[in-house]
Amino acid sequence: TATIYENLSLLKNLNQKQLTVLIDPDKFEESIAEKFFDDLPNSITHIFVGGSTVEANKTERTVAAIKLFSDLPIIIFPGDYTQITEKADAILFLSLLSGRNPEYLIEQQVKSVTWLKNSNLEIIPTGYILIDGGNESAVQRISKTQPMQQDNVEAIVNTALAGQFSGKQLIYLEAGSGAIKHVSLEIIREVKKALSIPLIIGGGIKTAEQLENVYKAGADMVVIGTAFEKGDFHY
Ligand code: 1GP
Repeated sequence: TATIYENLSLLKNLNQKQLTVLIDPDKFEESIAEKFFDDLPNSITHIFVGGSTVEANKTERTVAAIKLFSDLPIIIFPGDYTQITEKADAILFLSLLSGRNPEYLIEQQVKSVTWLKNSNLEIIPTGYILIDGGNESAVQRISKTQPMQQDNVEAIVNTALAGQFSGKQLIYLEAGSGAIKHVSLEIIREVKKALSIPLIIGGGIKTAEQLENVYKAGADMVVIGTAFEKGDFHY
């Protein structure tokens, strides 16, 4: 059977858009899980699980709880290496390419190997690029790195391409969870034009109209956390 990544690339080539719900284990209530999944749109294709700071073992419990209500692929989107759990299907093996902090460029990755080397998790090398969303994001605070400015389109395109050239299989443009403004349509268009690997967009997307526009600009996958969590995604 095809891997999650193989499916993703295939669907990208068919221009079939993917929609991911991001679940932060620290905010996830097992008692309301059933209603949470009932309320999600049918168009959801993937589940990401992760947060900037998650208490030990909470990720594993959350993945187990999600599996009771959903058969969708579950992908770890880790804030750090302690969030790795074998119960998920895959992991985004992230490098924070927008930042210049070795801890999030290579050190966390080295620390994670003890857990990953004997694991069955599908590992997906991902270039993660933080872009200013109009407020200070958790990624910025925890990683102690600066986001890229939205008017610096060329630098963002070059960073995404540097990721592709160094072998990343995905590029994820992140405005930060709860961003005031999502990644601009211009940035998405320009990065999409340059890349041949799938493009993920997340942070601050709250309405069906924004979602549609972000897809049209070239996102292959969109990640929505806060709006689904609060139950106030606007259709
Ligand atoms: C954050 O891109 C995701 O990593 C989702 O952001 O919570 O703003 O939807 P939101």
